[in-house]
Amino acid sequence: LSTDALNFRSIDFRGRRLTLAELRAAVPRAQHQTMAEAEQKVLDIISDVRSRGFAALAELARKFDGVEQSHPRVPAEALTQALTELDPKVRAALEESINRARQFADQQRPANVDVQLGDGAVVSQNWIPVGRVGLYVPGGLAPLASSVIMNVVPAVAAGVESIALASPPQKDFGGLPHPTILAAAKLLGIDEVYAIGGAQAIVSFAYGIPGTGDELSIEPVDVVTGPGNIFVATAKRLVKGVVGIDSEAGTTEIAILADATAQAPLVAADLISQAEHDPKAASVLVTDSAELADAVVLELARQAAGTKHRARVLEALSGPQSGVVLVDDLEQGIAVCNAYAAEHLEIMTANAATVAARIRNAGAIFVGDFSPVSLGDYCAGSNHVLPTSGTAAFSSGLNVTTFLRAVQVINYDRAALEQVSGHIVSLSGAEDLPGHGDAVRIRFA
Ligand code: HSO
Ligand code: ZN
Repeated sequence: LSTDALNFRSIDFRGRRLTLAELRAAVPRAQHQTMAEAEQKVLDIISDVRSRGFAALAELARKFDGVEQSHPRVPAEALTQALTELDPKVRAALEESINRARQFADQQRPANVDVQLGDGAVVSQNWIPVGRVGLYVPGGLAPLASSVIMNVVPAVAAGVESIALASPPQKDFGGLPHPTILAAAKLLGIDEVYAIGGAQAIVSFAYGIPGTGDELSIEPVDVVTGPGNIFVATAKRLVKGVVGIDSEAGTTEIAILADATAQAPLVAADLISQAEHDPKAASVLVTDSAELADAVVLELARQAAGTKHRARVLEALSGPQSGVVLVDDLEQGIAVCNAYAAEHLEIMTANAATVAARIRNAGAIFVGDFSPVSLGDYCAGSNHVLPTSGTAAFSSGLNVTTFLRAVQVINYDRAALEQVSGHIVSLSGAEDLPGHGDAVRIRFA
């Protein structure tokens, strides 16, 4: 048994009283340097795609995906063929995943409200879907067919009319996205699909790409969603404001809050399951049991040695973004988890549901030994497109409201306006904006 290739670092918070800000600064995180480099690269892609359109996309497809591309639009026949050739077992799994995701999404739409604030004074809040969305499905290190479901199902449940999807071109599949991704799109009735990868997909959706001659254009969207690596997450952050985004769903993270009752093999397996995504993925264990921490490190080494993607798993587990945080007790453990604000947080403690109820910051919370992140990734009914790098402190995972706006409607009649007209005039005077008051007064002159 060798732990040589594994350098799962340990951070000891025991006996230290740390403030929230101190905890935030001390939890394992990707290095700032890495983020700054990604930002510079994405800025270059934004300006290139905006100025040269499809020509830039073709060049980026050659450079990053190793494919020659004349136009990124996936032909309708390719979608049909992918579904025809889909392995029936995978089809059944996708269908079950869709079925559960739909049941959950259909219950998420918030109710509109009409509130009567006086005779003839009504304000309402109506949830209205955006018109067009661009959904991103990763395909670089792994073809995430399940992400098609996670993006499309809530958009459809929200009532979005125009849905486009992008996923990286694959050298092994004639420059099209992975066939399972195409099959999943077809299964969900999506026919506007592009073979565009990474940051360039996000940029193409945000700004649109004009067609020349009889070349099809890509129409700009209102909202871009989907998970991705650091470049996809950075691109979403940089186009936010031009379009809406779900959250910065970047390089995946798992944190596990565990006590001495947790089973080390399960903890290790779950940490590895997310490390498998990316050499920069984060796997963090927070525990008050030094014995469990030791057992997990041994298990990590043992299980990692036998896993298919061991190189990137070991790189992810050994990076500065991963490690074990030792705490005095569950109380401090909860504080650490809230400071870290993990994309996925598993609770493997005694009374897991009670502990889970005390978590404020997490993209999604997985309670107990039988709710691993893999369940949420594929088949729980919940969404796996979740905020990363601490952004769970202020943003939510993908859900139906990601595609809705709350539009308030104001409908007062003459008497109702007259009743508050004096207040409007007073406030307009106080703000030195007398035109506001005049706009009311003129109605009663
Ligand atoms: N864990 C990823 C989603 C995923 N895993 C898709 C497998 N397929 C981010 O939540
Ligand atoms: Zn996953």
